[in-house]
Amino acid sequence: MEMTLRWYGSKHDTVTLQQIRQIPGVTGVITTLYDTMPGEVWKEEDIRAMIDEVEAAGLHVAGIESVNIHDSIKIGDKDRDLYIDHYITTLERLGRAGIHMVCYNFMPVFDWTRTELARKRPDGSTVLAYNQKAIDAIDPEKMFDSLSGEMNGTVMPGWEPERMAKIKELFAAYQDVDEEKLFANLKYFLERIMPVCNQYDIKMAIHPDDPAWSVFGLPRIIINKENILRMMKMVDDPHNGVTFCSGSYGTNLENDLPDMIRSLKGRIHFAHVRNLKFNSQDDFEEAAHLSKDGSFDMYEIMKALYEIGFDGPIRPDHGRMIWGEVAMPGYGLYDRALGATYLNGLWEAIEKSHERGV
Ligand code: DNO
Repeated sequence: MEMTLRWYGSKHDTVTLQQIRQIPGVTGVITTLYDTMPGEVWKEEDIRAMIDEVEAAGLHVAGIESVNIHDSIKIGDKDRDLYIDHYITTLERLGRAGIHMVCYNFMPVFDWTRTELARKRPDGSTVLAYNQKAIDAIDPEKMFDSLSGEMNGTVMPGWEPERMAKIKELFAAYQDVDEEKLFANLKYFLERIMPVCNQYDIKMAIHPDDPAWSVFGLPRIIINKENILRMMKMVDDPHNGVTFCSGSYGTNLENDLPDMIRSLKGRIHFAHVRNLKFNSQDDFEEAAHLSKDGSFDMYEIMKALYEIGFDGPIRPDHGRMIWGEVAMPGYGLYDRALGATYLNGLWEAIEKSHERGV
């Protein structure tokens, strides 16, 4: 595996490439062209400039998170072929530029969903949190307004104001899209892009829906072992793969994370590893990465990745806000650096004990 950090580009991120370079064991970044909207074709010169900037800092672009999918493709409306053509052109350009892993998601309307971006913990740190009762009480159209005050002046992925302004129309457009239709639209998309993925060896890595169930009545399909295996079989090509995000699949306590990892051998192209602390069945917060701080056994998660021979990029996921840092919620430097170091430590220990046959 290769340890990486997500980076939003010098225009948007409070964390610099120079700082990332100094985290022991981090050799790559996962980034995107943050100013492009879903459906836009990425310009070759923008891709080049992004790669050059990262390489000038002594790092490399280990993959893209995300090339976002236009709503027409998820809805399956009359414009989908046009937007799939755009997507294919972007993939070709990325492939020619030497990029071989692309993360994306297939969530209708909202990307990941949290109800608090700065819940205070007893140690004074703040974390992202989710409470189902709060979701049940909120009007989805007000969701953006309720969170935007906590974004520290940043624009969080999936919550761009341009999209949120059209929320009513978006909900209406998804009216007839149920789970089966969403699966069918995903299959259609994958079948069309697989030839170019094969040609340029681009590993597509679908990010799970977060939380792993339907919110606001919108269908969500990438939520558990059964559905993700269905998706892998539906388009049975090694380039059709997964971002294994422990924090997203882990929102549903019935998901056995190490078992899911083992069942996806050869199809995990990217890993997001973080912990969650459940306060009750319907309330969780994003704890520190350490097993002891949350509800997951991080050693078992890393061991399962090791045992299936996972060799793609991995990144610590959302960190807590600590030591007075002001940054995009979940994406500060300090706690993610601690997370990377902890995960590297687990990996080293697993590697060495396996060599010794322990
Ligand atoms: C949240 C992230 C998601 C993820 C996308 C992938 O911080 O894990 O926004 O990047 O869902 O397309």
